[in-house]
Amino acid sequence: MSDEEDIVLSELNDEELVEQMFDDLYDGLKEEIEEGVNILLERGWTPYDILTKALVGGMTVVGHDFRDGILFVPEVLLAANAMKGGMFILKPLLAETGAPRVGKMVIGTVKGDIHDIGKNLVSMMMEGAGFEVVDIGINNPVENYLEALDTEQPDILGMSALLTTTMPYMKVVIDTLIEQGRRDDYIVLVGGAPLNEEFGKAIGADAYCRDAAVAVETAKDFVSRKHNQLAG
Ligand code: B12
Repeated sequence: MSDEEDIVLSELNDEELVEQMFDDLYDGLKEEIEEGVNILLERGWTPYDILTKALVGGMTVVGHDFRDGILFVPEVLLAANAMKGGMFILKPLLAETGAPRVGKMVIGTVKGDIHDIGKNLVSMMMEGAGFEVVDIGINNPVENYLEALDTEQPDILGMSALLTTTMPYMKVVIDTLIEQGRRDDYIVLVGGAPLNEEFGKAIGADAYCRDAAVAVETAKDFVSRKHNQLAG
């Protein structure tokens, strides 16, 4: 038996537990991550802190080692799966804030791209802030976005891309909206690790959001401006 099997998560203090969760996420141990999340909840941690400090923090470590060729796709998939286990527990809690509905968003990852953790996190945080979110998933060609916009009539269109090769596709979607004369019907927010503010501006999005918390703030800001405009 290895030392690791002897670790009892509930006996660790908060700091040790978060550290252990980083290791467990790294090793793709979904059940341990779920247990860790539940323990932190019992200890009075807010769902948001667990999400950002334990889960996203752990995923950052995974990201570095993936970049440096220490971890490979199968391991990262396991880590992602463990992260999703934790997110699944937090999701209803984040949505429970009882905030009145502030607006509606359609969100999806662009064509050629299957990364969905960041998008899911944004969805969860937006729901927690009182937005209705329609998630159209990954690998979306422009047609999917258009169809969802037609059916759902949202205030906001959110697009996610994690690859430098897929992020230009956001411009394809925005250009199509311009061609159809409906670009200004939506607040377009974009995000994903390789993007930046400049890119967001260059492709004609309303804003680039660095993370889910900024996404919520930006969305609230734009929606209230839109409503004020309509009122005035
Ligand atoms: C997990 C992961 C995977 C998993 C994805 C599992 C899943 N279900 O998502 C798997 C193993 C499948 C994968 C595959 C690949 N990956 Co990958 N992956 C990652 C990794 C390690 C973490 C991404 C992540 O989940 N981060 C955590 C979340 C919370 O952060 P986030 O996504 O950035 O999201 C936040 C913000 O960006 C923002 N945000 C995100 N989306 C949106 C949308 C809106 C509207 C808003 C407002 C905000 C917003 O808010 C989020 C929350 O705060 C990154 C490394 C990294 N540093 O990003 C590489 C990374 C993105 N992958 C990379 C690569 C190369 C690949 C592959 C091509 C590898 C391969 N050779 O096959 C494939 C591509 C598959 C494809 N076609 O999409 C590269 C990209 C390099 C580049 N410059 O293009 C990275 C950067 C790793 C690296 N340095 O090499 N990957």
